[in-house]
Amino acid sequence: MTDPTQKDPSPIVSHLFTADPSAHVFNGKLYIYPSHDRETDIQDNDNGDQYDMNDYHVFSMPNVEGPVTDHGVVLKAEDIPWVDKQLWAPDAAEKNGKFYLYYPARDREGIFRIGVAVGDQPEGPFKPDPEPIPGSYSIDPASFVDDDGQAYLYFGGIWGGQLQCWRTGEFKREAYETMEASGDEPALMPRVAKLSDDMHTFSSDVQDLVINDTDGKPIHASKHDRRFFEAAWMHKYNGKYYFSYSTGDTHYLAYAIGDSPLGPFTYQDRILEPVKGWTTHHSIAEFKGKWYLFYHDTSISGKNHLRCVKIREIVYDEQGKIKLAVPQE
Ligand code: FUB
Repeated sequence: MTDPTQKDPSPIVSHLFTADPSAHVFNGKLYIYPSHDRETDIQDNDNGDQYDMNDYHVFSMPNVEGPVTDHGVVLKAEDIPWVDKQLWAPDAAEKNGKFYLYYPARDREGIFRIGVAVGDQPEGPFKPDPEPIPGSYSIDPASFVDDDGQAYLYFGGIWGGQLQCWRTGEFKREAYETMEASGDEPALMPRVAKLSDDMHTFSSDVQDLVINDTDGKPIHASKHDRRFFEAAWMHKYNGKYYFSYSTGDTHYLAYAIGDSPLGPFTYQDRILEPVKGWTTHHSIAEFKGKWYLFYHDTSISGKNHLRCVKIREIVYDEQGKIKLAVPQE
């Protein structure tokens, strides 16, 4: 059992390591689609090689306190023809009675792409398409189906996630070390594309999701505690679109608000201060009339690449600003 109103709730899963939780309510139950962290001898590095995951589990909960059901392995790297390694942070969506799992992985050239797999029920299993989504790249896909039925895919991550290699629109491997934006130039922005009706391809060009600072101009690259790094997430509250993300090497979860799912967005504030461990990655969902933040830390293992998922309640103030129900210490 876990209590999301505690300052430091217990991990919801402790029999294996889980991270990057994407939460959705399907058929009245809470489903969590996390990365499945595993032991490796690979030393921590900025490329993220130590995150060497090779399958996904799905978890469900009838209530936010539990119990948690582990539905077992729902997709594995060896069953996906285009994947070489590193099944990183996934997300799921439902449309027209089918369930879609979106996931990033390195292809056989070492380039991160995004794949889609389809299932008949939220707990899978999921059958992967034989090729990645054409035109997809980088990591951390987050799907969002708007009230009008249009679905979107948000994605991107810097450093090991290779977003900096795509600044020109084409993959430049040699840009890995050099193409990160800097100084007063606009920060690298997350990417968004519309999904086709069948959810298997993009139906629009991939575009930047612009996050403006409070001065109305795109956040500068030098503003490391505000700019996008990875972990895109979209949710809707009171008719407004909330885009939340990790600031990466400064370890905050931050959010921005916009009037359209395609942006532009305006930076608001932080949701969560740094947790134990290097990465921070989350999702936000409403369940049974309350709102929750799903995130991870390394409190069980003390190792950056062996993480555990936690849940905390969030609330909105009268201006629609997000607060933790119980403030962090
Ligand atoms: O889990 C691997 C990577 O670590 C994710 O893709 C990032 O968001 C970070 O959490």
